Amino acid sequence: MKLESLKHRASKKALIAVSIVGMFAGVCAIPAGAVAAKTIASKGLVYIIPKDTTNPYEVIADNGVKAALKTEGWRGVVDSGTTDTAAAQEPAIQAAIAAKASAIVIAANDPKALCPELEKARRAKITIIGFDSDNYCAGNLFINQANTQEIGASEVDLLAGEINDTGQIAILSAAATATNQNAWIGYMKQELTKFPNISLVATVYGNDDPTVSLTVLQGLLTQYPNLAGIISPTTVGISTAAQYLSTHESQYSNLILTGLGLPSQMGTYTGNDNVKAFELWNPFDLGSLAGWAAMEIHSGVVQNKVGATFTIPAKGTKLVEAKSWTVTKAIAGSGDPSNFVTLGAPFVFTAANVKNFNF
Ligand code: RAM
Repeated sequence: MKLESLKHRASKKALIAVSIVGMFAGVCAIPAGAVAAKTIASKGLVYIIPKDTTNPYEVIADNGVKAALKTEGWRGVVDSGTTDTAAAQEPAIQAAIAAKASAIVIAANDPKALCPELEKARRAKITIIGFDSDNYCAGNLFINQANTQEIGASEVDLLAGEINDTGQIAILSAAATATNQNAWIGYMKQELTKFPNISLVATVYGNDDPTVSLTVLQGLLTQYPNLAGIISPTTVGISTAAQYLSTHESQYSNLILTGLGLPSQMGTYTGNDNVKAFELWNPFDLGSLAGWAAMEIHSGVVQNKVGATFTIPAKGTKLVEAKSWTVTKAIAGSGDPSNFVTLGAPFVFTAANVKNFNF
């Protein structure tokens, strides 16, 4: 089903609900507690606050939010800094409050540092939707790209299979405070306990900045010349590393790189000595789901309560087949207090399929 048809479907649904209520109203009282189905408000403004405005992954996700909003006549404004820090995101939250936005869709650079500002927004009746990287602030609903544990564990499993379960490995991450990176790394460490012959020797942080990522990668390669593998759970880190290794292939022909990458950035390298497989989901779909959540929650169509269900169409590529999403708790013991909606499962890209995807 096309996104465009949703508005009509929603309006039709509301009409049916209204007519049913009307029919009953004529002959009997409306049952106590019965509420007419709500529809998405006819307009609204959403501040989309990515980790930064330059990361190509975030740009695709932001475009997904905007596309969903446009379908319903809502407006999206992208506002953030150019470095991955909480401080760089605060002015955008303040701008959302000043603009009397309906909702904020935010990828947090820090789980807790943004809570004072987000709390001000929440008190101003702004709906808070986290996506990509969660915030641990009151009232938030996090649109998760995939099961957090599965992302971390599957990256370790992918790499282990490629290095015969043996050798030194390192992690090339993004910002040291990023909620998503740290949650995935936590589950990587847990999964690594199944592989006694693999040792994690270092985790380095490239801040989702290509220049910093390259510098810390080079430091890593100098310090650990016998590295068997690198996991980079960031599209900026993995693409920087893939590019560098491809220009030093003879020196690092035994080093395997995996992690989370955009197929459009990784296609050239996939199938060479270093890159055999990596994972991701469709960031546009993630943004789209976040956009729908922002509109539906703000309009009272769905509530941010465990068990509530969003029925919106899957779109973009065929990576996600789901047609409805249910609000759950975060994984027990994860320390994340937010309610979650999870987009789908991570998808594995290889030389056989990577060219089929254009994001
Ligand atoms: C980078 C960012 C983002 C993460 C992706 C996989 O672009 O760190 O937060 O989800 O990689």
